[in-house]
Amino acid sequence: MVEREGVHAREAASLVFATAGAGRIVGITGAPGAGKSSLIAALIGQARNRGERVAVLAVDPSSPLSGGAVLGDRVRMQAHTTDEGVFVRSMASRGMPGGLAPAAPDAVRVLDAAGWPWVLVETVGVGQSDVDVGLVADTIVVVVNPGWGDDVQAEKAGLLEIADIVVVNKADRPGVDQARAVLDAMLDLVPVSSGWRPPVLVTSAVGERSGVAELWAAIDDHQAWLDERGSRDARRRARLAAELRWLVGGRAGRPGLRLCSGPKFAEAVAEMADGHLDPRSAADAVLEAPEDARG
Ligand SMILES: Nc1nc2c(ncn2[C@@H]2O[C@H](COP(=O)(O)OP(=O)(O)OP(=O)(O)O)[C@@H](O)[C@H]2O)c(=O)[nH]1
Ligand SMILES: [Mg+2]
Repeated sequence: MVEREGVHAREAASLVFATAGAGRIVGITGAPGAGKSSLIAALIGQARNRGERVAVLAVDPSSPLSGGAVLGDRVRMQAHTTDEGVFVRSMASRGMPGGLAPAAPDAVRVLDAAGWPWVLVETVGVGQSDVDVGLVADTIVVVVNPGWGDDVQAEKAGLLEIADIVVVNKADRPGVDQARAVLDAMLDLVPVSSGWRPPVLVTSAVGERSGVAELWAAIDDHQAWLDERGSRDARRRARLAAELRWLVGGRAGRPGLRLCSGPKFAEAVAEMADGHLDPRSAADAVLEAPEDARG
């Protein structure tokens, strides 16, 4: 429903905004074909074994080239479609840069508010622009493949910067150790100001699966770390600020982004964080603020 635009969608999104917040949101991102959907299917299997319920939002690229992805995802996750503890939904990203659909943050909140304890969000990482998955996820898993280190480009480094966990999937293929070595070397260069150094894991998501339990363990570790350090709220607040910037920029373009540094903006973010103002109403407030309050 939140995918459709209009007044009802907006009301629903607003209601849901006030009730979401208990779910653990995990973003799974990486290049097309890296094995994100296969890994998610494997993760679902593990979660069900330990009695946990999982919802998946797969945000598909809208380019005709990847048009088959929707069907592919459905088929790969098919094993779980009759299980009431699993919910899988695909959503088109409609050509948005960053691989995130406009309604994706709302859709994630719907699943969260509906009581899904885990929400896995699949997005295609196309390089530096993929920071948008950071708008919705507490934990970001970046999926790469063996051979990753063969040509190091800026956009690859950009993807690493948003990673909380890095996975070398397709471990059954040659070049795993080399990929892991390059990843570790690159991650050592990223300053760990937060205190969390992303682990590099190795998985095989199809056939004789391997490393999937370790991946869940790493996700659990990261979630526990967020709770212990109390940075879950700080992250959530930063995400709300980013979402508001995204909405204001989307509605008012570049000039709109100038509104995103004033006191009105900070006030709107604080009200969002307190749950008093949903993102779209916050965007209205920022856009309608009188000139002198914009800072
Ligand atoms: N050999 C091998 N193949 C894998 C592995 N994981 C996934 N694949 C295969 O890689 C292909 C792509 O897998 P997907 O899970 O669809 O990858 P994806 O990242 O979700 O792809 P998009 O959603 O299209 O971006 C499929 O043919 C999978 O069977 C793995 O661990 N080893
Ligand atoms: Mg996929």
